[in-house]
Amino acid sequence: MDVLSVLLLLAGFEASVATVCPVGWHRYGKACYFVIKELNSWHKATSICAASHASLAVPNSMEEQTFISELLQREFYPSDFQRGAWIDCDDIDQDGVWQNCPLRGDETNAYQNWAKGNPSNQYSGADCVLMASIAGGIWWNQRCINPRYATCELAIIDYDPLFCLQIGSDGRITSPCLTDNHVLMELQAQGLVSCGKACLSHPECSSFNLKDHGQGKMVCQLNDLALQNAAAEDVVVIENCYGLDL
Ligand SMILES: [Ca+2]
Ligand SMILES: [Ca+2]
Repeated sequence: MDVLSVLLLLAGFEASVATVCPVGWHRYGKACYFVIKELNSWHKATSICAASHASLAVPNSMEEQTFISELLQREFYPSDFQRGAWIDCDDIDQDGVWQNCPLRGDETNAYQNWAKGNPSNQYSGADCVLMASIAGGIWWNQRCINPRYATCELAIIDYDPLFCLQIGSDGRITSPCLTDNHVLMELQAQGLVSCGKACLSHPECSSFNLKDHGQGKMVCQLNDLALQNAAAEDVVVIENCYGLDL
């Protein structure tokens, strides 16, 4: 048995590797989607998705638009669903420069689904984009503070399916790490497997933290305690830190 399969077994990874979407998330193409079933401002919805290492969903094709619309309606059809859902599209940084959703006339191959007269700069603060629940999910720009539903989108290539992703009771991905008090050793890491190997080869290592600082910079911390045995004060949720028990 090679180290990889040992890791999989020890991590209690029950799903097959092909089933890469976490429980409660829905696969479409190369991404997983999660419906936030409560009303939030655009910023709050964005931060909820970011906490699961995801982004607000943005439809990049008519097919994806249809998928997201149907998912919202199938998963969740509240009586006030006409409020629609935020998408990852805004001109917060610079009025008229829309992020992730090209303007009509730009990039002719890029998908867009603006409602007639949108985007509009008529109302100040209407810097965030909503996908309607009707009319083919057309897009409107609205004030970012409006309470709306939302869907998160997680590109499958953005995370390693070997991670034993921890799912909170609300279905969102959490990634608790042990605090620095339990670190036996800190190493530079290439990724999950090399960090896991380092932990396996250390006699006192029970779990490890993989801190991803982006651009290939990863830190691997070997811990003297298993996450499953950790008290609440030993565990922290830090952005881009993944904890995994051996
Ligand atoms: Ca998308
Ligand atoms: Ca604007």
